[in-house]
Amino acid sequence: MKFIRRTLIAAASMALLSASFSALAQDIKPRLIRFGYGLNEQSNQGRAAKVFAEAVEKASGGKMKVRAIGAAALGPDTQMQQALIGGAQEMMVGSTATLVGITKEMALWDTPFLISNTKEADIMLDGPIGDKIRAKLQDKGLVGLVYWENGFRNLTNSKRAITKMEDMDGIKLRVMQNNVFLNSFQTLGANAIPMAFSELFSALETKTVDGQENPFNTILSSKFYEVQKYMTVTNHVYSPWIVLVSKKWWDQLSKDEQKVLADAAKASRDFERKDTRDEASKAMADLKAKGMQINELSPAESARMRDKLTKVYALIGTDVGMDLWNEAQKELGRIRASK
Ligand code: TK8
Repeated sequence: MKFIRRTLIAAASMALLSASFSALAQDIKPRLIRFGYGLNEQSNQGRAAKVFAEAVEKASGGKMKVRAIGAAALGPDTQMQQALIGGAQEMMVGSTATLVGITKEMALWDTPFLISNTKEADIMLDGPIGDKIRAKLQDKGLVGLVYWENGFRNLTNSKRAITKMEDMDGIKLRVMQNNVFLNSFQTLGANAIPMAFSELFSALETKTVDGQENPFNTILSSKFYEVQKYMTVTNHVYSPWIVLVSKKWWDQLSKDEQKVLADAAKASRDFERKDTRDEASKAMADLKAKGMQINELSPAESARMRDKLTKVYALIGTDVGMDLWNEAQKELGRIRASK
């Protein structure tokens, strides 16, 4: 009797032990998050992805692990977006401009000369307008956590210095896969060619295209100065990036896990914007030192270009809806009046 009881107790405690071990094994098996991005590791995007990964790992006590995968190794923006929607990939950061096929309201950010400084950018993106646009992603299978700064875009090419609009005539210019960008540069007289960012360097190198437009930081980190002689400071549009999560996957997370990601995303945003602005303020000198010939547009030419580009405003209003368009204009007016 004694023997049987003892064996029973032993068996029961063994069972208990193994149950708690497998619970433990589940506990310590970290959630793996594949976080894809398009630029290389030594870029503002790469540095901020690392900050995000570290913040997630620390806040989750190692239970969540981010594998940041750059240089479009998981595919260009549009391909990663689909992988997120389908649940085959957990996270990414990419341009809002390549998202317009999924959420048309994103096209607001493509409006030439909409945002004129970083203060306006931060309030527009982190305030009610940015939130409203971000929320639209939910129905499409995506969760938008925060906006990062890509930056004010400038023009480069290998043909000639652009000092006036007419200099753009016939320049084969790569643009993002986005109608507003396509129309904007067609309107300015360029031969605009939509293309994924991941194909851009070699397209410039082989002269499949003559030029492109991106912020200083990217021209530097992607080494476009090796294949582009001329840069024109146009600041024609402020481009955001957006940190995205697969909604399919997000919905399986606990509230605590969701909070870890949301908090880490905010920390990465703050780091990224500061890092990007610091780098951008020095990048022009760096690009000159690398041999680029840089010119600024005269105020008169800049105004002409701006004037011409207002043509595309009507198109954007129709795309994003006049309510959102008007709301955005009102918010900008408010920011400008508040100083
Ligand atoms: C990087 C792109 C890039 C964007 C572009 O994946 O495509 O020109 O400016 O930053 O998102």
